[in-house]
Amino acid sequence: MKKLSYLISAFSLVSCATQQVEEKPNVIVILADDLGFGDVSAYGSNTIHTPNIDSLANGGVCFTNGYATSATSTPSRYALMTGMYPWKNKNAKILPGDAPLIIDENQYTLPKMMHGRGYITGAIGKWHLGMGSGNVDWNNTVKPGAREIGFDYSCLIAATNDRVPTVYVENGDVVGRDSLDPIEVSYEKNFQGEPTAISNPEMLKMTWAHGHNNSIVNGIPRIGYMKGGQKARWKDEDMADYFVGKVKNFITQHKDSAFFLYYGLHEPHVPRAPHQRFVGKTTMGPRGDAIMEADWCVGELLAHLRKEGVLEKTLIIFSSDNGPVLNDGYKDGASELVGKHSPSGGLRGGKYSLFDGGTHVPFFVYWKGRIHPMVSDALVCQVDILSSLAAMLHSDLPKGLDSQNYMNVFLGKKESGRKELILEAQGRLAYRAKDWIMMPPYKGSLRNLTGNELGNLGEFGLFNVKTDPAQQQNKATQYPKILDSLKQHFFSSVEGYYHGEVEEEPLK
Ligand code: NG6
Ligand code: CA
Repeated sequence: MKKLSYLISAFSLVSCATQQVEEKPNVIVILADDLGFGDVSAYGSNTIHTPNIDSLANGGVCFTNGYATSATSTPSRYALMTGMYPWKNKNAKILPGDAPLIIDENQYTLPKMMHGRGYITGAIGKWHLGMGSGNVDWNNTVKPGAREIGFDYSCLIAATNDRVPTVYVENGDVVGRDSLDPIEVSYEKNFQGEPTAISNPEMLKMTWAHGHNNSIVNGIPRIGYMKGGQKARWKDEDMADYFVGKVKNFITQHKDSAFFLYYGLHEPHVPRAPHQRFVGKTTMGPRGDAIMEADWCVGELLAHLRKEGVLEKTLIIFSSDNGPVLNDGYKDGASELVGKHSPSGGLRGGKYSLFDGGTHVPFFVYWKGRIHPMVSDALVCQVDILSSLAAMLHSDLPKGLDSQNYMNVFLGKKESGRKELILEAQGRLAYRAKDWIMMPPYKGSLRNLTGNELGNLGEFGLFNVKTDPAQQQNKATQYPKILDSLKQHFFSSVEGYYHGEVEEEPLK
C-alpha cells in the first residue's frame, strides 16, 4: 500500500512537472511598426507576399479582429507593457528621442511578471517608451530604462528610426560611444556647425516631405538635432541584420531556460531604408521592400528557433503597434507606387486615425504543435497579453489593470473575446462593443499631413464594422438606442479622461 501511494505520488510529481514544462513556453512578442491589416498576405491580399509572417498566421490563430490600443506607437507599446489603457497616462503620446521613461519604476509590467515566473527577459529593437529621467547624458549609462521595468537584457533604439539619437543602446549604454566624440541631443535647437536638411540639402539621399528636416545621419534627415557619436551612429540599411543578430544571440544564450523576448521591428516605419538585398523586391518602392525585410526578419527568427530546437517550446505573438501610413514625412514614393495595394486592407483611416485603420492590425498567435491552426473573429487586444500570459503562468496580478485574461482565446480554445474595447488616437477615444464602434463628435481637421483620415466626424459616429468594415455608413441616427447604450458605457468607463475637445498634436 505504502509502495503504491509512493508510486502514485511519484507519478503525480512527474505529470505535474511535465505539465509545468508544457505550460511554461518561451514567449516572443514581435511588434512591427506601422504595419497595416492589409500589409500581410495572410489576410488575403495578393498585392504583397509575406510568407514568413503568413506562416505564423496559417500555423496558428489568425485573428481578424485584433487590435492595438492606440493609433500611434508610444501609447500602444505602453499598453502592451503595462496592461493599462494608455489614455490614463498623460505622458503616453509620441515621444521625442530624449524623453524620460514614462513607465514608473514601481509600476507592474509584462516583463516583471514574466521575470517573476522565472523567465529571462529581453527587449530588442524599437523602444519608444522613454529612457532616463530627463536631460539624458548619452555618454554614460542611461537609466532608468528597460532594466528598471523588468528586462534583464535590452538592445534598443530609444525612440523611432526617424528620431535622434540615431544610436543603439545596449543595456543602457550607447554602443560604440566614444568619450572623445561625445553625443549631444536637442529637440530645441541645432548645434553650431552641424549640417541639417535645410542648410545642407546636397548631403541628402532621401528628401523630407514634412518635418524631418533637422540633423542628417547616413544621408537621411531626422527629427531632432544631434552632435558627436560619429562611430556610434547606425546605418539604417543594416538595422534589420543588427537586431536579427541580437535576437539570435539572445535565443541561443537562453535556450535552456525559459525566456521572454519583446522584438520591436522597425519596419515599415519611416525612413524606409531596407538593406540592398530587399531593394526592388516589390513594385511598391521602399515601403514594400521594407515589409519584405520585416518578413525576412521573422523568417530568420523562426529558422533560428528551429535550429536551436526550441520552436515547439515557443509561443509567438505577432502584431503591429498601429495602422499603416504612406507619406509619413519623407518623399520615398510610398503613395505614388502603392498601386492596387491597400495597406489598411480596406479599413478606413490608418495611423493616427480613430477610424478602424488606426488600431485594427495584424494579430497572430503561434505555438507549433500546441495551437490548431484557425481563423478567429474574436475581439482581441494587445493590452490583454499581460493578464493572459499571467493566467497561463499562474501569476497573481495587482488589482486595477485594464488587461484581461483571454488566454484561451489566444490559444484558439475559445472563440469569444472581449466584449468591449476603448481605442485611442492622439488623445481622442472611441468605443467598440461587439460589432459596433461609437465615435464621439470630435471636431478638427479631417486629415493630417499624411493624408490619413483622422476620424473627426463632428457628430456622433456609429458603425457596424462586421457589415461595414470600411465604416462608410454612419448608423447613429438610424439606431439611437444602440448609440445611447454605447455612449453610456463609454462615458462611464472614461469618466475623468474624456475631454470633448482635444487639442490637435501637430505633426512637426
Ligand atoms: C510623427 C512623425 C512621423 C512619425 C510619428 C511617430 C513628423 C512630421 N511626423 O510626429 O514621421 O515619426 O511621429 O510614429 O515628424 S510612431 O509610429 O512611432 O508613433
Ligand atoms: Ca508605429
